[in-house]
Amino acid sequence: VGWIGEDFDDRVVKNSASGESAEQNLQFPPNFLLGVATAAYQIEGAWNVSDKTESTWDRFSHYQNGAIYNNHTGDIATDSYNKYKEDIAILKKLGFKAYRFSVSWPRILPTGYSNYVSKDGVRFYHDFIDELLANNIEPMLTIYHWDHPQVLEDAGGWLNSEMVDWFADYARVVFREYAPKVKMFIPINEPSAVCKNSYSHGIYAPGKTLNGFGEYLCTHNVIKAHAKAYRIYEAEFKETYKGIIAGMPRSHTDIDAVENYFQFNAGWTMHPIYSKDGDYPPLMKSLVANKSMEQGYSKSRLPTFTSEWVTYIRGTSDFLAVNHYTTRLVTAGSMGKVPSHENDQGVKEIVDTLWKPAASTWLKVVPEGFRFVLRQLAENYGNPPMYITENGVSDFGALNDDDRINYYREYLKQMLNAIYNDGVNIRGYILWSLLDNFEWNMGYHERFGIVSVDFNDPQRPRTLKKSASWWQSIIASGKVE
Ligand code: LGS
Repeated sequence: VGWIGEDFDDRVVKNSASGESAEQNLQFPPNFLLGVATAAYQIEGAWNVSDKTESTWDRFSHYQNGAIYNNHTGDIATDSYNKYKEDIAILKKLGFKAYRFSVSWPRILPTGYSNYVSKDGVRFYHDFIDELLANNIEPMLTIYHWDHPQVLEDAGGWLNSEMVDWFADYARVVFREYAPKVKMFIPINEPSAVCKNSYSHGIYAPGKTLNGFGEYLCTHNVIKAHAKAYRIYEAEFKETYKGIIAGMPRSHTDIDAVENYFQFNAGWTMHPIYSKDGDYPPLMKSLVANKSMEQGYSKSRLPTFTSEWVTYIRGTSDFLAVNHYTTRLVTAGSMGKVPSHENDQGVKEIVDTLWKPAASTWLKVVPEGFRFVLRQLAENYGNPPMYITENGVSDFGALNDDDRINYYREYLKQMLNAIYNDGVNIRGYILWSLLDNFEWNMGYHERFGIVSVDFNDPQRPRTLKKSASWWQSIIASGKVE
């Protein structure tokens, strides 16, 4: 049974502690952290300055083979490598208190490995972080937001288990440099999402399509890499610097009464870290194993963790980072027969034509889904401290972006419901995104910013959208209006 109609009403609205009331509390809780997010490849540009080497996204965008909308590249992007002070001044003016950004692996380690650290690369992020701190803005640093060095991809990338140690060495360099200044780290952005899109769907760099294998192998290595980064921080930096590390930030898709779907989305990377037994969700293990046998393989396409790894991975999180955009309606069924994670999970996606669309075809506006999934996460994983680390909506660049304002207003109300009525432990909310930027395979076509950037002008001038002013007023008043 899918998550539809009355079923949804029952579970989400009527069952809530105090229900939907006329006087919903619209205030942000005390000390609630409000901020914005970006990612290195999507905004920095300066792809070949100093000793920086090619990332997988530099290579992928330079193929110019139509894999990216209009063959756009991130070569200049929003030019934030040069304009970051202006970006931070905007943040400050709007009143945001946190900036989630990522650092570029090939900018810091041009050879891919930690035997050579770029002085210029490291200095750039010091300057960036110093500027944030000088403006009283909390840095939240994502170590890997999808742009790894091409040299490492040439050695197999996330399909090679050596990548686990290459990432761990890189993370140690990042901690050594920035742990004295940064208190919140996110090792890896949306692990299963990047693995699906990079190694199974082939729509993200490096564009591989090893359906039914690539996404599992990549996620397996990414989970181990995450755990290593956590353990390194725990052993070498935590006592001195007292920072916190996120568990896996999750992908956007999942809300549903069908257990399979939840386990294949959240469970895949959360169960190993948050459940008391660790390891992949039992349901996922059996579903992939069954499908693999049906398809004539002698064993499951899902790799196995040794018991040492299960123990090592379990508990590697101080807070849960949640990226959420939309909701899927699914029912029991099957998407097809060939090896792929979609076919393994045993559900079918249905389109609800009443759900309001956005510029991105995958994004429907379903605010109630946000509260539902927050509660589902809290219930399944012991209500850990959470930060919303991405939430936002796309259009095609309107300055009067009323649809975006409506999206934020409704999603924020649902988040506050989750906090006040369901007791979900949410400490902050980071929107996606400060700027219109390079939206991966969609190039500059789909826009998520509260600040517009003119990509036809080499100076990349910024203009505040109506949603930016809306945010400024709700931050000033401390409540959603
Ligand atoms: O820009 C990204 C935002 C926008 O939409 C950000 O870098 C990511 O962390 C995050 O994943 N973001 C995002 N997610 C939705 C991606 C949906 C892809 C659907 C592909 C369907 C075939």
